[in-house]
Amino acid sequence: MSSFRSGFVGILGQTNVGKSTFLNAVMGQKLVITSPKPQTTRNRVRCIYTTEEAQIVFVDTPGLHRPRNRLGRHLVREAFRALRGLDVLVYVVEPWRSVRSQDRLLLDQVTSADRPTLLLVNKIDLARGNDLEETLLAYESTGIFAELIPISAAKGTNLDEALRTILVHLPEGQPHFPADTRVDQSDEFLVAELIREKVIRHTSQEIPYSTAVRVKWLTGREDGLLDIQAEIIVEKDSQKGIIIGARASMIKEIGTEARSDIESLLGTRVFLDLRVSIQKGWTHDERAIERLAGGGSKP
Ligand SMILES: Nc1nc2c(ncn2[C@@H]2O[C@H](COP(=O)(O)OP(=O)(O)OP(=O)(O)O)[C@@H](O)[C@H]2O)c(=O)[nH]1
Ligand SMILES: [Mg+2]
Repeated sequence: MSSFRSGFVGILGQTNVGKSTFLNAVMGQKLVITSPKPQTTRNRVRCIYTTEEAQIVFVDTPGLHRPRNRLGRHLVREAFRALRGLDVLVYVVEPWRSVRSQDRLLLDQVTSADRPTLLLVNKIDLARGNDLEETLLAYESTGIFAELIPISAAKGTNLDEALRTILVHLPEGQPHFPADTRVDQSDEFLVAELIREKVIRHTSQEIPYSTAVRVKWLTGREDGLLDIQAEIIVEKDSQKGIIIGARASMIKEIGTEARSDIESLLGTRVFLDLRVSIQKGWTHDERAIERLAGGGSKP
């Protein structure tokens, strides 16, 4: 009988390459938020995948990028903090045919001789001609990676192969979490994230990067509904106006979509009350960032 394997697997890479989409796909459930806009993930979030033979503790991380403000620096710092205690590093790229200079720099900073680094080439559904082959060759020639696996997180292509490969590189050991734990975050955090995702998806320009969401309460009602009040926090009056929308149309749409995701995640019917408030310049204030964009897994 083979022994149980268990370990921490960090998912790192540039912003928007599909790290969180990959996690939701392997978990078979939407646990972390995703969007077409960069810098969606702000925290380290652990998603726990348990089978009879193994437990993989995946750590989702904010995308690595050149920060332009305090909030950006906070995100990159969060991602680097995730490196501590990892057993396996999974670096995610798109099929860009070459190793981009930014990835080259980042790989020098995140790889370490004492743990295997695997490469996921994601979005292969977008690859044309020889894009994939050239990408694989370019990364292979760096000599950094123990394995290179092409996938499409969005289409679900080759995910079993990715999981199998990760498992092979996990150390033997006991599980770190109970078998039925799937994510190490509070319901409040997960709910706030789902609401933030809808804001990101419905707004443009600076609003996605100026928005935080805080759940004020989340309580069961006698009629069985879960009663949630949450606050969407922005930096300016004009942003508040956009989020509310003409005759409150935007906030209604955000609320309807968020409620539907929250109901599937928590498996219960939800009454969702959304408010919008302003905290001027919070993305430039270290303490406000910690309060409004902190909340990920602690080491
Ligand atoms: N075509 C295609 N799109 C994908 C694939 N995987 C992810 N995407 C899209 O890529 C965009 C970014 O996905 P995310 O999962 O949010 O990316 P991320 O790396 O977590 O981004 P950050 O959290 O901002 O660092 C979304 O629009 C996804 O739908 C894929 O395999 N194929
Ligand atoms: Mg993400």
